[in-house]
Amino acid sequence: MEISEAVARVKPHLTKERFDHTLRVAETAVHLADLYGESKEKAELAAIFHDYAKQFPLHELERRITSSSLSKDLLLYHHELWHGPVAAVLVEQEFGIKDSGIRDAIQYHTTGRAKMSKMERIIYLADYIEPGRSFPGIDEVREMAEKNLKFACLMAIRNSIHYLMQKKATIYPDTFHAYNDLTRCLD
Ligand code: DGI
Ligand code: FE
Ligand code: FE
Ligand code: FE
Repeated sequence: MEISEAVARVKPHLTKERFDHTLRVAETAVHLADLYGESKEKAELAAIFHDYAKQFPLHELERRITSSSLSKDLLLYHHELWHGPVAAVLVEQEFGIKDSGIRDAIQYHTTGRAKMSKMERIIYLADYIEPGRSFPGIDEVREMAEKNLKFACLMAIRNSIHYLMQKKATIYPDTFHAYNDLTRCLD
């Protein structure tokens, strides 16, 4: 699918703020793909679609999870975790995107997981460091993103776990799997 078509498909489903975030994630993802030798076209497409389902009604996200092969475990966790997996299913069903590299990057963009592909790391990180974001410690992650993709991704995951624990929120197991896997990788 052409980028212009992807943008046109996504735009009606997002508020201006969310759409602008999406475009910044795409720009950041293309930069990282260029830097780390991944397909810029695929990274851009994955980024454009990553938050496609972010503003769908919760009952619709729930229905999509129930009626697909997605893990029903998701329903036991915060509804913020639902939009990536649902978008990964919908881009195939609605737009015919079969590339599993693109779909996995969309699916796991919120939680990460063990053994993340380069494309998954790029989208996870681009979503975290796009220029509109301001999290504590983000500038260190932005600097590291220019030098070491895995380590920058680990820093972002660590910060997210820290933030979720401070909020006393539940944490989806894939987030811990991503943390453990990347930590071991760097040993
Ligand atoms: O969709 P975005 O806002 O661009 O970013 P995202 O998809 O990475 O994250 C969406 C939200 O999900 C964010 O507020 C943090 C939250 N989140 C991420 N991992 C977990 C989580 N919330 C809970 N409760 N548990 C998690 O493991
Ligand atoms: Fe998201
Ligand atoms: Fe994220
Ligand atoms: Fe996002």
